[in-house]
Amino acid sequence: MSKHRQPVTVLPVPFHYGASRPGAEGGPQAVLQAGLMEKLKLLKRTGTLHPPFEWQKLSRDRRSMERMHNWGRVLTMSEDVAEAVHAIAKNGAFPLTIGGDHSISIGTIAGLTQHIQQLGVIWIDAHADMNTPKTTPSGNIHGMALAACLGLGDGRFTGLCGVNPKLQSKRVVLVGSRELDEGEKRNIYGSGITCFTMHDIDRIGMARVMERAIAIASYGSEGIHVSFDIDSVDPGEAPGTGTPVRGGLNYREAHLAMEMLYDCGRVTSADVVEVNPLLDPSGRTARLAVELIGSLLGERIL
Ligand code: B3U
Ligand code: MN
Ligand code: MN
Repeated sequence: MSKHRQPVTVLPVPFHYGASRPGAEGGPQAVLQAGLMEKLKLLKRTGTLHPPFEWQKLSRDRRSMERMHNWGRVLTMSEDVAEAVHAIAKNGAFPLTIGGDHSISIGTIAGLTQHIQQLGVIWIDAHADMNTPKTTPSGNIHGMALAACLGLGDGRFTGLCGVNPKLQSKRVVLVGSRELDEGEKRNIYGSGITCFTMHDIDRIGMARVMERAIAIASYGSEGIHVSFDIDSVDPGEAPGTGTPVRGGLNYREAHLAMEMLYDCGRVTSADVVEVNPLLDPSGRTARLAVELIGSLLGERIL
């Protein structure tokens, strides 16, 4: 089936233990309330809403350590998400995972790479999420998610689902980076992934950055996974997120990125993460998330 017509299965992951503060567990509910399923229907991509994970079960394993806070809960969540995403992809649907903090992508990518061996990834984020337990300044696992998928960090996460590394650096691209830790920068250089910072977007424009990002993620890949952290967007547009960083993507840059991703016809899955409704009672951030998902799935101005 053409990737443009794949039915979408929405997987809500109400989870915040990869982040330093609560709120992101309300992200899926907020995005659904902002009209996600109606948007899919409008685009004739109606699929199914996967039953939400049982909150109690995701919270039970309280093991934690200073450099990997709540690792027990993150591991339980990742295993469950991996299993669900694998099943969705195997069924021929497009898994759309709604977070939750960005640690949920460890699970998504573990599930996807059981189905697709050569997966390209475009990670759109103010941060790189390239820390390891050695370099993390916070101990928060959402800041280590992409590193884990590249085989860097703790074996409990890098070895999840038995494939390590899950991604090859030549097919992995960061877009929108503007807050990187010193140790994290070394991990980025050492890994060989491509990083388009806000500086690059300012200089050459979002269209050229996305053309290059898509070319890199497509290189010998069977599909592209888009991992979209809402904090990539400027806090003026998306205030409801746990770690806002000024100087982000403007409204049209964010939409253009999503539109170009649709147009390339190679995107097979996506995560939308870090929507924190506690920090934005107006619901504006969740509505923006729904709009951007619309652009990613083919909504057009004309
Ligand atoms: N790089 C910092 C901050 C951070 C990463 N991701 C988010 N914040 N959302 C860290 O804690 O690793
Ligand atoms: Mn992130
Ligand atoms: Mn971020």
